Amino acid sequence: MKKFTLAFVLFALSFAFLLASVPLKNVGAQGGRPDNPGEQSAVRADGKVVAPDGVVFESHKSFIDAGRKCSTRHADDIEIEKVNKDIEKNRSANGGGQAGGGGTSTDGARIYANGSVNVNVYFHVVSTATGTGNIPDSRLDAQIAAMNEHYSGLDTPVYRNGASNMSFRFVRAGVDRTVNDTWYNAGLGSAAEAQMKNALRVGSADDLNLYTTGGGGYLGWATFPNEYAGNPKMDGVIVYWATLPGSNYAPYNEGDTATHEAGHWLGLYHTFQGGCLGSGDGVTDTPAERAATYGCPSRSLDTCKQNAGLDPYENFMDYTDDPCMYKFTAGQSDRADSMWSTYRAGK
Ligand SMILES: [Ca+2]
Ligand SMILES: [Ca+2]
Ligand SMILES: [Ca+2]
Ligand SMILES: [Zn+2]
Repeated sequence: MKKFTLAFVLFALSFAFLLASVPLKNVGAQGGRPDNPGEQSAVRADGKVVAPDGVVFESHKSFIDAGRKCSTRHADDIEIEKVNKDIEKNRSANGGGQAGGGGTSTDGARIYANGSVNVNVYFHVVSTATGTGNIPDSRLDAQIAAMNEHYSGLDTPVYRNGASNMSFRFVRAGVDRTVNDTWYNAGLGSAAEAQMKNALRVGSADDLNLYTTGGGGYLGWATFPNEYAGNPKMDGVIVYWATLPGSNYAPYNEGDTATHEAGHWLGLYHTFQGGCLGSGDGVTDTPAERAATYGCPSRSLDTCKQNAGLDPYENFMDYTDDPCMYKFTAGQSDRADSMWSTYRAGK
């Protein structure tokens, strides 16, 4: 009898616990923190945007304004000046060469032929104990295919004019898989990020380590080439797993996030770097723009009237939706080549 009472109490307790936990989950979902945002569209029917960590933003604009698209560190003027000097020094050491892409010294010059630099990509797939983020190899291959299309200037057929055929192509060189909730949730600069990268990073300065995780609440982030020498283990790109092709996380599920972050990894800044002032992104043929553009503008914008040119929101280094960003410019191609030659090639 006693045994039965104990069993009954335990049963009742666990039932009560279940009852208590079920409504919590429902409230969470209704309150806008779905367990797995990557399984659904990022932009919901009501216009709200759900970040990778489940935080709900009232609008597309507020998601972008909160910086959730990319948490890559912002390079300041001192760092940019130092980088430009390194590029210049590297160029003289290699026998000079004309500045390309529109003429300023900061663009550097095109060094390599179209598609002639093959970059080994080492994927590190980090998932949770419940399986979130454990994406199949087919999506990794789809990501490589998307990047190669983007870097060839062939993203969106109707817009192919003017998109640069870059020097870089990407090759899947390795895949490892780790189940670790702490690493899955690692944010920029966190102890978890350092632990994960120290444990998983492979290769040298010219190898791309691409981690797919929860993105720390962001779509992704990257390190710059000039950081490699001082901190080689931290070098690489992290993206939210649902930004790879094959998820439902529209409009950020066509692989443009990894293309954008690899752009940083190759040494490109945001097209809105510095706003309307100064040298901006250090690339002449990307007109200055005041701030990041979001969504998919239906008309041309000119937020820096005093600077020639319209806002380059179709550029991979802006913050627009995947279907609306489709190009790198010749100047970006030049700069990426210079950065590669200065900081990564054979290093
Ligand atoms: Ca520019
Ligand atoms: Ca302008
Ligand atoms: Ca695109
Ligand atoms: Zn970025």
